[in-house]
Amino acid sequence: MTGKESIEIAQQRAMDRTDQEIITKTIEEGVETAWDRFALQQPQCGFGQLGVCCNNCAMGPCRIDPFGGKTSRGVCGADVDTIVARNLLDDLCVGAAAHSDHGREVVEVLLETAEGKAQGYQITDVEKLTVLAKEYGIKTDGRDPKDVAKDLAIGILEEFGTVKNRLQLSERAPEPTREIWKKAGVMPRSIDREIVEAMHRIHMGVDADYVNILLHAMRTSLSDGWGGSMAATECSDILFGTPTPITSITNLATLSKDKVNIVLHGHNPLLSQIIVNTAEDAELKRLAEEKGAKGINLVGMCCTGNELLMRSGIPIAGSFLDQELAIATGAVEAMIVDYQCIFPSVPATASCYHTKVITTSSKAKIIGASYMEFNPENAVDTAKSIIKLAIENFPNRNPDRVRIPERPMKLMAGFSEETIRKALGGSYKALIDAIVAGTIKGCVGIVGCNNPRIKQDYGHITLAKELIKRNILVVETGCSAIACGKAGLLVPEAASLAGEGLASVCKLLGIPPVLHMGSCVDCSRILVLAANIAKELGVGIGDLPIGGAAPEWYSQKAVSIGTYFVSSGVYTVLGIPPKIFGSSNVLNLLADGLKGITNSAFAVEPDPVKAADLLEAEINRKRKALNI
Ligand code: XCC
Ligand code: SF4
Repeated sequence: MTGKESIEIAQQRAMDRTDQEIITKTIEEGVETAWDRFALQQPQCGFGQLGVCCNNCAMGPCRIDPFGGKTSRGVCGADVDTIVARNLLDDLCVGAAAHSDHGREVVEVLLETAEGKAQGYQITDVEKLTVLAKEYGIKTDGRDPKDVAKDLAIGILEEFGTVKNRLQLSERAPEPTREIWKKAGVMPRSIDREIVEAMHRIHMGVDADYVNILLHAMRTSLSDGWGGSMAATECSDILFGTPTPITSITNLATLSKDKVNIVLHGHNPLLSQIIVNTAEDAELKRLAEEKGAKGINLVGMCCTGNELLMRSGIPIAGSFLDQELAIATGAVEAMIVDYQCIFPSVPATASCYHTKVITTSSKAKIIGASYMEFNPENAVDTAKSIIKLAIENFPNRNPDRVRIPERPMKLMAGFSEETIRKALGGSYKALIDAIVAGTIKGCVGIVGCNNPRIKQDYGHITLAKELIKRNILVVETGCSAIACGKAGLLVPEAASLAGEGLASVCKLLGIPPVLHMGSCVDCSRILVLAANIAKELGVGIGDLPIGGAAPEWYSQKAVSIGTYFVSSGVYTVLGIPPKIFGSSNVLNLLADGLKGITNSAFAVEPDPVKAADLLEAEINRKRKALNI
C-alpha cells in the first residue's frame, strides 16, 4: 500500500487529525486495529443484526426467518417478538450491571474510608455528603463526617439489596415522572433486584410477553440511571470532589516525547485517582529522571480519563477507538486498565511496542497483561508499584518507532449539575427564562461511544454543531464529550459556532456551548439536571424541551442509558440501529407506543443532520405544549 493510500484510509476512519496520523502509522507498520478486525468480520450476520437469533438454551441456537418463512418459532416455541425483546433485555441488563457494579465498588470504598481502612482516600466533599445524608434521613448536625459517611454508605448499599424495595435516589425525580413510573408499573425497587429479575425472565420458559419484557427493561434501566450509576457519581464526588470548571488538553498530542507516558483507561476512578495523587511523589520523580525521562506524564482514556479530567484536569488522550492508537504512537510506557471498554487485544497491540498493559481488577484480567491487583487497603502502595513499573520501562522505548502528533486541543470540562446551578445563580430560573424567551430553545444530552461502523467522532461532532447552531444547548458525557473536545467544541470560543441566542448566553457566562458533564455513569448528572429544572417548573421530565442522542453507541451500557433516558421522559435518537428490527411489534412499541406512556420514545437516525431535525422538532413540540 502506498503512503497516499494509507492516509486516505485513515481519513475515512476518523475525523481527528492526530487520530488520522496514528491510524496511518498502524497501517504502515501492519499493526492491527478494531477497524481492521471490523473489515474482516464483514459481512456480519443478518440474523444477529435483526435480533432474531436466540442462543439462550441447549435446544438452540434458533433463528427466526425474518421474511416469514417456516421457522417462525424457536424449538421452545418462542416467537420473534419474544426473542427480540428478550435479547434486548439481555443487553440492557448487562449494561446496567456494569454501571451498578462499578457503583457498588465506589460505595464500598466510601465505607472503608469512613472506617479508616482505605489507604489514600478521604471525605473530600462534605457539602455533598451532607446533602445525600439528608436525603437518606441520616443525622448530620455536629457529627464527624466519617460517621455520617459510614451511615450513608450503608444506606446506599441497602439500595442494592432486596429488603427495602424502594430506591431512595429515584425520589429525586419529579413527582409527575414518578407518577408515570407508578402507573406503568416500572418503579425501580432495587439495583440488583431488577438485574437479577431480568436474568430470570430471560431464562427459557419465563417471560414470553414482549410488552411485559420491555416494561421490565425500563424498570431495570431506571435502577441503573437513578440507582447504580447515580451512586457511582455521588460517592465518587464525595471521595474525590464534585467537579468544577477546569481547563486541560486532549488528543494524542497529549502524549509526551520526553516524559514517562502512563495511559489510565477504563471506567472507575478508585485506583486511577490515587495514581494521579501518587505521581507527585518526589521519589518517583527522581526515579523517572534517573531513567532519562523529564518527568511523568499521566493521560486519561475513555471514562476513567473523563473522571480524572473532570476533577483533576488530567489531559485526555482520546476515546474508545483511541486505545490502540495511543499504544501505536510507540511512546506509551504503561497502559493501566480497570474495566469496561478495554479491547481484549490490547496486550497484543502492546507487544508490537515496549508498552506494558497492567490489569488491576480481579473481575477483568487479560492474558498477556501484567496483573497488579488493586485493593483500597493498599491503594497507594499499588499505585506506586504501578508507576515504578512504567518508569522502569522508559529506557525500553525505541525512539525510531515513536511518533507523537503535534498540537493538543484545549478544552474545558467539569460541568457537574451543582456547578451549572451555581453558575446560574443558585437556581435554574435564568436558564428557564432564557428557554421561555427562546434565546435557548432547549437542551440535548449527547452521550455514548465510538463504533467502527461510523467514522470516528463524525456523529458526535456533526450533531453537536447542528444543535448549537439552532440555539440548543448541548451537554455531553463519555466518548461523546471526548469527541467534541478533540474537535474544539468544548472551549468558550466555540460559542462563535452557536446561534445568536445561545452564543450570547455562553459569552455572558464564559462557558462553551457544549458542556462536558463527565463519564458515562455521570449521565446521572444529566438526570438530576433535568429533574431539578422540571421541579422548578412544576412539571415532569417528559414535559421539558429536551432530548438525548447516542450517535455512535456500541456498548450494552448505552442500551441501558438510552432506555433510562426514554423511561424518564427524554426523547432519544440513536445513530446506530439497535438489534430489534426483526420484530415490528418491539420496534413500534419503542419508537411509538411509549409516547403514550412516558411522552417520549426512541428514534433511529444514522444521519446526524437529520437527527438534529428530529430533536429540534421534538423540542418545538414540547415548547408548544408548555405554551412557550
Ligand atoms: Fe465505553 Fe465510557 Fe461507550 Fe466510551 S462512551 S465507549 S461505554 S468509554 Ni460510555
Ligand atoms: Fe431456541 Fe427457545 Fe432455547 Fe432460545 S430459548 S435457544 S428460542 S429453544
